[in-house]
Amino acid sequence: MDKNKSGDNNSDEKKESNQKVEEKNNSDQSEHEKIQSLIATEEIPIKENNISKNMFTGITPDMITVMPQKTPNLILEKESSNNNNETNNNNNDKDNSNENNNSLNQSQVRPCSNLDEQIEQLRKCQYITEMEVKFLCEKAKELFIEESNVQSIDAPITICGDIHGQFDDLTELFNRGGKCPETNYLFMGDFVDRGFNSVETFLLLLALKVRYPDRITLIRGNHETRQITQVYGFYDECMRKYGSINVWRYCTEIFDYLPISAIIDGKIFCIHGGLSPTIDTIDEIRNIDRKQEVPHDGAMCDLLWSDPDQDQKGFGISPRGAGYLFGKDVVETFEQLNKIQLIARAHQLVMEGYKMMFDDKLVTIWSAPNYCYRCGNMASILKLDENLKQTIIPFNAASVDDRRVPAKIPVPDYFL
Ligand SMILES: [Mn+2]
Repeated sequence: MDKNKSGDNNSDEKKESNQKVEEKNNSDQSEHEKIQSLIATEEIPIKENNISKNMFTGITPDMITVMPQKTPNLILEKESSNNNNETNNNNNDKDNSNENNNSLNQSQVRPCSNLDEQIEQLRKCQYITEMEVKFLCEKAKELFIEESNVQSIDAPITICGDIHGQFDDLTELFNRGGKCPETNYLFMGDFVDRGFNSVETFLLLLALKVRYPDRITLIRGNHETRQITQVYGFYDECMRKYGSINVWRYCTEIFDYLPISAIIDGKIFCIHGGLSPTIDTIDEIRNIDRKQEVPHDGAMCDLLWSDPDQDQKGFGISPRGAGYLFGKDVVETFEQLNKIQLIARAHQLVMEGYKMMFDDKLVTIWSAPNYCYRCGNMASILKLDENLKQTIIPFNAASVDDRRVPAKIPVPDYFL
C-alpha cells in the first residue's frame, strides 16, 4: 500500500480536536456552557505520543465567537413575502432554547413547507429554516430509533464513502449513480465537516431518508460527533447560516441515533472505519448501546476510526490517536467467523476513489473528489446489483463553474 497516497490527511484530527476543544472551552465559556460541560466530561485521552500544548495554536478567539446577529437575507425575504398575517400573533412559542432573537422570529413566522418542497430546495443547495430542520430531525429520530446497530439492507444498492460537505460533488454523485429513490443508496458516514456545504449536504440526505426510508441508509462516521464538528467546520457553518447553535444541536442529536454499520444480503459488512480487537462477531455489534456521543475508546470508537494496513499483523496502534490498524489476518478471521465475503468501508482518502485490499476481501470507497477542493483525487461509488456483482462508478469533482464557492472565504485552519 502506498501510505502517502492512501493516508487520510486527517490523521491527527482526533488529537487535534481534543486540543482545540480544550482551547475553545477556555475562550468562550459564557457562551456555550451546556456544550462545554458536555465536552469537559468527554475529553479524549491521547493514547500515544504526547503532543506539545503549543502545537495547536491555530484557533483564535474570533474564529469561535458567536457570530452573525442577523438571519440570512434569503430566509428573511421569503418570510416577509409569505407570511404577512402571521408575524405578530404568535408569541407563545414554548421553545425558549433559542439564544438568538432573530432565529426565534424566523421559527415563528415561517410555517414548514412540505417535505418534497424541502427536498427540492435542498437539492438546489438552499438551506431550509430552523423550524423545518427541527421537524425534520424529529421525524428522522423516529426512524433511526427503530433501526439496528447493524442495519440489514438488500441488494441492489449503491455504496458511498465520505462526502464531507462537498455538496456539488454529491450532486455529481447522484448524476452518476442515479437519483434517490430510483437508486438505493448506502452512505457510510462523514457527511459533514471540511467542505463548504455540510448543512445542505446532511439535511438533503436526512430529508431523503425521511421521505424514502427504505431507499437510503445512513450510517455514522467519526465526524458525526459534537466534538469533531466543533473543530472541522460543521459547527461554524451552522452558526454562520442560522445565527444560533440550534441547528447544530438538532443535527448532532440525530448523529447519536445513526446506525453504526450495515449488512447487505447478509454477505457484505459496511462500516465507516474498520474492525475492533474487542469485536469478534457481528452480533456483538448489535449489543452496543449506540445512542451516545462516540466514545474515545472501545468497540464503537474502533469501528468508526480504525484503518486496514497492508503491513500489519493483527491489530496495531493507529497514528490517528483513535481506533487501530488491522491486517489481512484480522479481516480473514472476521469474514470466516461471520460468513461474509467483503468488508466495505470509507474513512481514508484514496487517490483513485477506491482501493481493494487483502485479495479483494476489503474495499475502501471514497466519494469526495478533489477532497478539500485541492487534493486532486478521484471519487467513486460501488454499485451492487441484485446478485452482488460489483461495479465501481468513478467520478470527478464538479466543474469550477458549477461550484458554489462562497465569495469571500476566511480560510479556516482545518484547511491548512
Ligand atoms: Mn472518517
